[in-house]
Amino acid sequence: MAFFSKLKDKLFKSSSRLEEGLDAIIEDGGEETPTPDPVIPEPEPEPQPVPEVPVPAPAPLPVEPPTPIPADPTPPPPPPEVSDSKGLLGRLFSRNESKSVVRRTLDDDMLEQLEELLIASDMGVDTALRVTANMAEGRFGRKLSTQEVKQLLAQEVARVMEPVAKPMPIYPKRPQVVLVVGVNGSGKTTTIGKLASQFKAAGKKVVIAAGDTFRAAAVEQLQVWGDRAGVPVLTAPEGSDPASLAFDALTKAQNEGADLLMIDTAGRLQNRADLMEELAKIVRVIRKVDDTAPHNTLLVLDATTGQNALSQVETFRKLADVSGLVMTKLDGTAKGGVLVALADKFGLPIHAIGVGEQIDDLAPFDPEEFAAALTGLQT
Ligand SMILES: Nc1nc2c(ncn2[C@@H]2O[C@H](COP(=O)(O)OP(=O)(O)OP(=O)(O)O)[C@@H](O)[C@H]2O)c(=O)[nH]1
Ligand SMILES: [Mg+2]
Repeated sequence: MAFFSKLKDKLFKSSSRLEEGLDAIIEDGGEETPTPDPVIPEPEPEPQPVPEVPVPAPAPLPVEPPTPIPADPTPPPPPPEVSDSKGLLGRLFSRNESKSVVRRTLDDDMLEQLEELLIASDMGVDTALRVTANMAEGRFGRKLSTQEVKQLLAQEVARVMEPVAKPMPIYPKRPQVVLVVGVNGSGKTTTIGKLASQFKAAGKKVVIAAGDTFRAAAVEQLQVWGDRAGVPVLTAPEGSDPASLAFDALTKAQNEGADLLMIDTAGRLQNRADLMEELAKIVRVIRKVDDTAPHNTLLVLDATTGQNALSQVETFRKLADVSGLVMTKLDGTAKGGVLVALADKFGLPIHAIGVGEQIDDLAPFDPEEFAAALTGLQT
């Protein structure tokens, strides 16, 4: 579908850094398939824990047997471009690659470089270590091409993400109250507009409450989204108490038989105790109308903030019972790796991802597609 290719294109932009990094790691210390000479990989770069003892090249890894077998006894029909010397194993691995391929032996150095790359792409230290350890399991000493490394990485990333890829649950309870929280500018209002439009299209009766009474422009912005989505927006005067608006909105939504009430809130920095208290008050007050509300508390995170997203989750979880995440601005950021860290660390459901500013730029979270896009894996 057009939408998915658009999504993929957008996500691919974000992958370039990781993808280039993987290419560089294989290039660095890798060897072309047709290597005729017994090159001992990296004689000089051994900054390992081993002290620089005069012992020249002890080469503790005797994993260099393909070279002493330069003669290929069986001239197979389709090895024209590559002059060979790789041995059977090498040819097996590269059987579906037409050109000569650079491969690198998976060793400690390479693992360390992979770890560094994953950390640099915001995956976080713990997650990066776990992912690389899983990639290496049972593969130590094997020669891997970039494509194979991307596949392995994508597989591990998808495995971490699989359990958290869940759409926002819809309960029989009506109206279902969806409270949307997050720091300033993370994309709350935009996400509400997009979600409202999707739920409306799915036949739900949706009402939006403009709980950001902090800024006058916030109400107008939400009204624009409400118009686009064809959903009514309940407002209150600038500076009024958002908790009382939320109370009124829920009462009204109940009376009108709405399926969903989405409550926008003002952006709040984690370190502003007063704003955080205001959020807690909104929750207390809506519970006076319905003690099971809010049924979903969505934390909207901006992917471009990278590692900071982790502390936002920690803070908001303490104040509000965050039930799921929406990650916005995954288009055009190189920091998508933070989603992997979030999934690994908190296990909170990721309901959707924002990939642009338009009303249809909100996609369900698909772990495999995300993993492929993040690693640059061409599928
Ligand atoms: N590229 C891109 N931009 C986005 C996305 N989501 C939101 N934005 C933009 O991010 C900016 C902030 O979005 P808002 O929805 O106003 O964010 P907010 O969390 O409501 O902001 P405050 O109410 O000020 O806290 C706007 O310019 C949006 O168009 C997205 O997925 N991709
Ligand atoms: Mg807003």
